[in-house]
Amino acid sequence: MRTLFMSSLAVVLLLVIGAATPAGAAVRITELMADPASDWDHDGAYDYKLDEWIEVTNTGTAPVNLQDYWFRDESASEPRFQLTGVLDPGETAVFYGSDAVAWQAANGISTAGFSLNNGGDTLYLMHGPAGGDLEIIQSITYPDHTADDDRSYGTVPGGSEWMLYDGLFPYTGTLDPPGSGCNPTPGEPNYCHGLVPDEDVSFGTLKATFM
Ligand SMILES: [Ca+2]
Ligand SMILES: [Ca+2]
Ligand SMILES: [Ca+2]
Repeated sequence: MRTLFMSSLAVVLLLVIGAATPAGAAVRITELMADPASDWDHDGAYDYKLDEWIEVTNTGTAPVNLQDYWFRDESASEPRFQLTGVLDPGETAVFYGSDAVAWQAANGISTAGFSLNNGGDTLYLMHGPAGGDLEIIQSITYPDHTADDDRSYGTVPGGSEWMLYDGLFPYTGTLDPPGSGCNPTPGEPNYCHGLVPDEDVSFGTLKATFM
């Protein structure tokens, strides 16, 4: 009986410990701009580093405080940015290279920004407390042709697969993912505008057209 009680207790403890992470599992990177050619952060000037951006979305059902979430790229051993703010379910937020530089300066580390390589890179979303162990909860490897002059790489509208948003600099090559004609959508849910002006296009239509 005692053994049964102890094993039941262990199960309960495991459930309680496990329950600490599902909220974390709801935050996802949904779009990124590795090679900006415009003033995306609206500071009045273009900068290859400051105008990079990364978008995250709360895909879960509860609000999430982003303070335990971090970005890191392949070449870094330490995080390049600690996210801030609270995201409601379904809400997106965008962070710019200038946000990363400000955070890096405040924390006395090299102001490299996100350092998203224009020839392709891997971006990690990490979760954990400041000063504690950080767990990689998502990794995005983007190919060279998705990181070129205002092209963004993001999830398909309403889905989890990734596609190219190249409406501002069309990609006509044959590499995967192909061009879509859709414009980047920093800070708002991914959808396709540009292909058909002012009209949302479903992933099924995109797939039939481009894939
Ligand atoms: Ca700028
Ligand atoms: Ca870059
Ligand atoms: Ca977006």
